Amino acid sequence: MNFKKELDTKVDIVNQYLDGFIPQAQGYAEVIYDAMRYSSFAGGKRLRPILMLSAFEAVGGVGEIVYPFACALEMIHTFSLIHDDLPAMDNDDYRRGKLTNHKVYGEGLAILAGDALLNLAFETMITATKKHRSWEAIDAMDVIAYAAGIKGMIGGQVVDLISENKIIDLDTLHYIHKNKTTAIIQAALKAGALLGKGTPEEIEALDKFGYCLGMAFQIQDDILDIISTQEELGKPIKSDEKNGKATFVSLKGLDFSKQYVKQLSQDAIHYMEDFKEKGQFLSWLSEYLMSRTY
Ligand code: GRG
Repeated sequence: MNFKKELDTKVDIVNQYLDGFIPQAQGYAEVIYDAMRYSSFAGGKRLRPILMLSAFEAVGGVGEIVYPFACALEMIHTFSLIHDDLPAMDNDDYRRGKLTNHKVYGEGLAILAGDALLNLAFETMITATKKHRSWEAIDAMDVIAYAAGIKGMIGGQVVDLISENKIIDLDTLHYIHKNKTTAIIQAALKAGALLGKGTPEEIEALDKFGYCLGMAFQIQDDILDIISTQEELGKPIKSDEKNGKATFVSLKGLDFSKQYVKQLSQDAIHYMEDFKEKGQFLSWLSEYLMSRTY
């Protein structure tokens, strides 16, 4: 398998479906559609939808139901980025190499564009669930709603926010990383496995793979914030320091962090062993992400 080609094909498929699910500007409120589409098509890596498609394939899933769910994940992710960039949160001017949503549309519309994407995500999943009359889809929605909520991404963001300019310990940082970033990545894999009607063992293995990959991804993000460049990352570097945020690098050092990312990535690959060749793409993706530079 040519993994890079496979990755590019998956990105194209996600982009095509996403284009169909996020309506074009229309009616009196047309500017909100523009704002939603602006951030949705600003050049994201589409990691979470790709993880979901890959988990679905790893358990032998067939059919179309995975696409609306994969796009819903990207909508939730984009909502979180738009809100995270607001002056009330990280106050960032650039994201994905472009001006942030509030810099183009103003704060009010950026808040509403984020809200609208979150709502559209659930509308998209519910429409697909009704169409396919699928219990697995209800389970997948449950997993996604939980991961995006107070026991997941929002909970992590809350602790991230209230910890700014404070000295925090490793347990608190682990809580932030586990919930703010890892929860949605983990949900992408678990929900993909559920939609593909995986066995309980397969679903558990992909859930664990998601935990390791999500943690590795966030710690790599901490590393890149120190060692990368704005051109490469598409957003300012050293933003964690600027915002008074503790990171894995600030608590444990650069060398230890790099080693830990490697360890987590190897652990993730270990969970894919029983999937044999069906797990190869996810194993490759885990290695690819470990060496990512943006
Ligand atoms: C505002 C409710 C709320 C939550 C915000 C995800 C998040 C929580 C904040 C984003 C800030 C951040 C840097 C989180 C770390 C996770 C991360 C590396 C996000 C960026 O994800 P990528 O690299 O982005 O997949 P692209 O642009 O490629 O989609």
